[in-house]
Order: sequence, then C-alpha cells, then structure tokens
Amino acid sequence: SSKEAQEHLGLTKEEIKSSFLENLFYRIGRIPPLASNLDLYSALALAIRDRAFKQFVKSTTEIARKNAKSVAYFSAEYLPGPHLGMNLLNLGITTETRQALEELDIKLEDLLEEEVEPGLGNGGLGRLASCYLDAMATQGIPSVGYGIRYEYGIFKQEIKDGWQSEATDKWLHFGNPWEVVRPEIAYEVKFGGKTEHGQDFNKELHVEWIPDMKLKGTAYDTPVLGYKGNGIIMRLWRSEAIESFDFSAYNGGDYYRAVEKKIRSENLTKVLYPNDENLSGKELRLKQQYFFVSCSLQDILHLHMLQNRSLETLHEKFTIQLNDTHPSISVAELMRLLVDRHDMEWERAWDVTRKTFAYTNHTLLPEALETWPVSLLGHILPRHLEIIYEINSRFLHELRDSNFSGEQIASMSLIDERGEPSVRMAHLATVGSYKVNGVSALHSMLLKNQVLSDFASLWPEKFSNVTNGISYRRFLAVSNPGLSNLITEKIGDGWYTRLDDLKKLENFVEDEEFQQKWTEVKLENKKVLACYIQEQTGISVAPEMLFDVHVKRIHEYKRQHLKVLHILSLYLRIKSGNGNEIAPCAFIFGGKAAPGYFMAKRIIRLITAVGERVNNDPEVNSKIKVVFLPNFSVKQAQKVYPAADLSEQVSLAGKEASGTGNMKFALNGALTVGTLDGANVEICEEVGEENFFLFGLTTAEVEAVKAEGYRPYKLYEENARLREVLDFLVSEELSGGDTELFRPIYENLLQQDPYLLLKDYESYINCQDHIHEVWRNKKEWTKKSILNVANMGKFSADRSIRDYCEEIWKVEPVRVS
Ligand code: 26M
Repeated sequence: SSKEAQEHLGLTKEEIKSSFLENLFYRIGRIPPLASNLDLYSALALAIRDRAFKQFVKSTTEIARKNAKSVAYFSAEYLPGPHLGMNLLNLGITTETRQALEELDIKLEDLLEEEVEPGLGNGGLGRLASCYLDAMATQGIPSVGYGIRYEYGIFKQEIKDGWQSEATDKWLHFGNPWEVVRPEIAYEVKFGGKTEHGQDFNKELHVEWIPDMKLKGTAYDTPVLGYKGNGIIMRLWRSEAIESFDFSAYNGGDYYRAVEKKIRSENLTKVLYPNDENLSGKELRLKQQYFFVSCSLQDILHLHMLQNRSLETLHEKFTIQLNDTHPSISVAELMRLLVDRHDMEWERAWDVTRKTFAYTNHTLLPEALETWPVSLLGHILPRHLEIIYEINSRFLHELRDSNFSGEQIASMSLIDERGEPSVRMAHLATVGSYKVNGVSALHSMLLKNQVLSDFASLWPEKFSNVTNGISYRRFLAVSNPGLSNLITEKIGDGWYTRLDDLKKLENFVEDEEFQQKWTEVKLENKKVLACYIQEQTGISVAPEMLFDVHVKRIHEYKRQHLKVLHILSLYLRIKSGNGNEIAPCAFIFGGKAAPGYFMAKRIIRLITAVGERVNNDPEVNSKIKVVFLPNFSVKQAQKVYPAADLSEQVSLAGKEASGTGNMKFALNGALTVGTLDGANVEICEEVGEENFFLFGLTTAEVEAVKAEGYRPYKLYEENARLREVLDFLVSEELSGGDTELFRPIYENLLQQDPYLLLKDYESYINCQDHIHEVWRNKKEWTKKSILNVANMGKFSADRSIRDYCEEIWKVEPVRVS
C-alpha cells in the first residue's frame, strides 16, 4: 500500500516519467531527441514543482481547518540553493526519478548540474533563513517565509588577473520553473509625501498619509518541502507599477514619461545589495526593506481577517520572526496599519504589536548595526518617523520612571543624537518585540551583557539564545551521498530527522572496516573536488593531500589573511630546507568580498598572488598548493564540504556571531581548527576538545589585550619568524615587482591590527604543526572524524526550530501524511 500511496500522489516511476514527458512536450515545447539538458531539467523541475505544491495545499488546508497559529519568517535574504535534489529527497522519489530518466537515456546527475540557484542573499544570514524554512516544513510548523524577489541576486564573482571582478547574476534568464506568480495577491505600498493630522466625523484624531509615490508588490510563491510530508511556501515580493496611479501623464500625451515611471517602480526589487556586516545608508535599501515588510504585513492582516478574526487577536494566530533588523521597520508599519487603517487605539495596537514580533540579532560588530538618518527616514516614510517618535517618547518616559540615568536613557533611545540624528533599528526591534535572541551561546551572552545590556536589565526575560542549526538533509543526505549511504548502512536513515541518531556511529569508531570505508568515501569526494578545481582554475591538486579549507565571505574579522600568514610561513620553511615535518596539503579558499570593501578585495588578491608563487615553484608545489575557487555559492559549497579534511574557523573571539559553515564541515567529517568564537564553542563542547583543534585568545583575553593598549608593532619586533613572514608580504618576490600591492595589509597589521592576527599568530602556527602531526596518523584522524559526525546532533536546524517553537513562538506542528 506504500505503492498505492505513491500512485495516489503521482510518485511512481511510471507517473514521473509520463509527467516529465508531458511537461517537456506541452510546457517546454520539445521532444527528447531535440531537447537540450536545460530543456530536460526544466521539464523535470516543472513536474516536481507541481507535486511540491500539492503537498503545500494539503498542509494549508489542514492548518486552516485547525485554525492553527502560524509563523511568518521575515527575511530580506534567502539562499535556498538548488531545489531539484532536495525536492526529490523530500518526496522520497530520487531513485524512481533516476530510473524513469534512465529509461529515456537521460542521467539525473546531468540535469541536476543544469540548475541555477537563486542567490538572494549574501551569506550566513540568508542561508540560515533557508535552512529554517526546510526545518519548519519538515516539522509541519504552519509557516511562511516572506522576502524579496530580487531580479539580480548576489553578483557572480570572477577572478581576473588575480582580482575579484563582479558580473551580474541573471538567475531568471532561462526562467524559473520553481515559482508561481500570483497576480491576484498584490498590495499597494506608498512612499514619500506628507501626513495630515485631522479629526474624523467622530472627532477622533486621524492621520492621513499622502504619499508622492505608490507602487504594488506582487507575490511569487516557491514551494519548500519538508521531509516526507508537509510543504510550506516562500513568498517573495516583486515591485511593479500601479498603472492607474499617475498614469495621467499618458492621457496628457506624455506616454514616454508614464512608461519611465513604470520602470522606476520595477527598479525597487531589481538588485540585492551585496554588503554583509556593513551598511551605507542607501535610500533604495530602506525602500526595499519597507516594501517587503509592508506587503507581508498586509498579507498577514488579510489572511487573519479572512478567517473572521479580530485584529486584537493577531498575536494569537501569528508570530513574526525578524531576521536581523533588516525587516525591523515592521514595528512601525504594523502600528500604522492597526492605528491609521484599522482605527485601533494606540495602546491596544502597541500591545498587539509587542506580542507579535520577535527579533533575532546576528551581529555585534558596531559597523553592522543598522541605523537610518532621521532625515532620510522622514523623507521616505514620514508617517513611520512620527510613529517611531511616539514609541520613543513613551518608552523614554517609562525609563525615567524606572531610575535609569540620563546617560543610560540617551544610550537606549531609539534615536542616536550624538552625530547626525538617526534611528537605531536594533533598539526599535528590541522595544517592539516580545523576545530577542542571539544565535549562539557566546553571542547571546555578549548581546545581553554588552550591546543590549541596559535593555536586558530592564527586561531580563525578553532575552534568550537559540543556537543556529543547518539542514542535515541538504548538507549531508543530498550533497554527500557517499558518506550518507555509509552512515545509513550502519545506523539506518533515522538521522534524517532524529537528532540523536548520529550518536549511534560511536559504536563503530573502532571498527576497522568501517574506518577504512570512511576514508575511502572521503578520498572519493576529494577526487571529485580535485577535478572540479582543475576544471575551474587549472590548478591540479593531489587527492591525497590534506584539504585545508577556508570558505566564507571575505572579511577582516574572519581572518582569511591569518591563514595566508600560515601558508607563507610554510613556504619560507620549505624554501629554507626545513619543511620535512609538513604534510602535503592543499589550501582551498572561496568567498565573495563586498564590491566596495577595499581590504577584503586586497585579501583575495593576496591569496591569488600566493597561489601563483607557490603553485609554480617546483621546490614547494609538491608539498603545498593554494587554490582560490571563484564564485562560492550554495551549489559549489555542496561540492566543497564533503571533500574537506580541515575546516578553518579562525575569526577573532567575540566577532563571529555563530558561523554555520563550521557545522557543515564537521557534519561532513572535517576536523576543525578554530577559536573559541560563535558556535565553535559549542561544537568543541559537543565533539570533545580532543577532537577539535583549538587555538587563540578567548573573548575575555581579547578584551584585556585591547584594554592594555595593543601594540602589534612590538610583536613584529620581538618575533623574528613572524617578521620574516610579514616582510615577505611587501617583497618583490611575492608581488612580482609591485611592492605597494600588499602594503595596505602590511601597514594595517603593523599599525592597528584590529583583529589581533599578530597576537594569535604563534598559537595558530603551533596548532597547525600539531594538526600535521595528527594527520600523519591516519587512523587517529579517521576516528576523530567519525566522532565529529557522531556528535553533531545538536546543530541540526530541526533542533533550532524546536527551540524557537518552544521558547519563543509557542507554535505547534500540524502534520499531514
Ligand atoms: C545591511 C545593510 C545594507 C545591506 C546589507 C546588509 C546586510 C546583509 C546581510 C548586513 C548583514 C547581512 O548578513 C549578516 C550575516 O550573514 N551574519 C551572519 O549570520 C549568520 C547566521 O546567524 C551567523 O552564523 C554569522 O556568524 C553572522 O556573521
């Protein structure tokens, strides 16, 4: 009857095959002999998308029937990665589909390669949002992921003459078979203009916002399947012109100007801002944030009222999670909708609002905390600025009543008055939410004790921690079939959804046959990556080398350049004939730099320069290789993690909120070299210190060093070997004559070194020597690798989502079979 159930859903091999052929013929307009791989992929994707939507419809019907509480996840970014492989896994039809295609002489793997992923995010934050949709769907949590349908996602990175160059990401160029546009689901969004305060016929105060620009947002839905059962949607908004609005220019004969207006409306969701952890106060960015927030809130109110519910019970039926402050203008927008549009009293509306939102903070870096100049915000959202002022004035009153000092009150205010007056979005989100959480134990502690400490003393129960998690189904089951199958052979496939199942692997740590197979799988994955590297960069790496991998956004706090200093130290050691202890290893880097981030781009240039030197020097290139893989993405990441031996997680303690790459590596059996930062702390705790390569200062030590007055130049003077490495940065040998090329990095490290590379250098180098020693003992290494995987249960996104449900959302699953 499992067969019967499959037939009912159209999931048998025969049905997949006929549906695939039908889609190819009727929707793509091709027959197999004349179809390209892209045609074939598109037809298969359409067939699978239909089945995914069917699951979503079933889930939604059940949720409505139960009148269940839902989660709305608000995120300006998503990085879903390729859909096809995941959807096949979730529908349980990977094998059936492979066979159906084989009968037509088509290889599933070839079609999977065709998929272009939606790069609608910068990095960790966007990918986390997608992992959470996956976990919410799997657990049957009534939920929707709201966001922006950028026409151009994160830029495509190319390396030209060693430098990063950016090209536009035309991800929609060949169409997007996974989404469905809903022209009937559209909302108006206003911008600019002024407000008018007056009385309505009941003599109640009433505010009218008279905008100078209006546009509409249209919903584009993409199904997100859970594992075997439920389905949810990601609803992304695209901006369009309201033809009726100001199309009077057309009637006046100025057709051209009217069309120009239309184009300007479409500009709003044209492109994703490629910055992470940094902000520039760009008007268009604020408009994007407000646009998606307004559409999403209107949609939620509409859905709520559709069920004949009163808006006063909004918080009982919806909870809205703010993914960082990017959607935090929500607080003012919901107030506006309730008060101005639905005539709710201020106090009542404020009560509902504060019970609806919860806010996740993702960063402590001061330069990354969002603020908007009051003048800009007032210009674009005049009514919202008034509302923010009103919220603030009531809030500051409260503070005066509870004995905060004048200084504290100024530092807690929603408005920063020290320079150009600006709105502190983290404060707005904190005041307007019922819960605030950080993303790892360490980060949440620092959030509570430093960045938002006054708020935490005012509302201690508001603050909590939810340690980040990742999708095991994407980052192990789909991306590493070799290891997945080996694990499943031993312990069954319960680990797909049960956190603690992986623990059963501990029983096999001493099993020599298992160890053997474990290393074989890793070697096989390394061969595949070596081919890919060869193809992408022309560099050949031997699969037997230690694959030492550093992939993530390029940022000074993440310290890619600390890794470079290590590589240079090895280079100099080998050149001076002292390299015998060094195991052959390949250093693999990947990651994008924000296009305007000078130092990050220099660091990429440094990596490629070191690569050129090292890879072409016969004295060293049998020992070490250096690779920069261009255009790191989810799709590429799925090839990289399974092949890594060593995972580099070397940020300065206290700077990385959590990190999630660290989890993806460890889940694939890489050992970690890392600082006590972000979730590294918890990973180390779970896998055991003896299976983790720790180095560097702790957060407390970092603070002490800074308090003492850190002088990196002194370390340069004292440590001859470090000096040799640093001087090599500005040598003719490295830069091919242009000794100015890396001087900015050199000067920065010697003069300021804000991320304490020189301070952590010694500890890092010693740790790496130790790593090479352990690597020589293959058996030891393999055991540690197995133990890492066995103890990763905690870092499943399924656990994170359970934490959110229990501690924050108070939402229950609604399951369908
Ligand atoms: C802000 C303003 C204007 C334009 C872009 C931004 C912006 C975009 C993305 C700022 C920050 C953005 O992302 C930050 C991020 O990815 N943070 C990471 O979040 C992960 C998930 O919690 C953590 O694991 C990482 O430690 C944290 O750096």
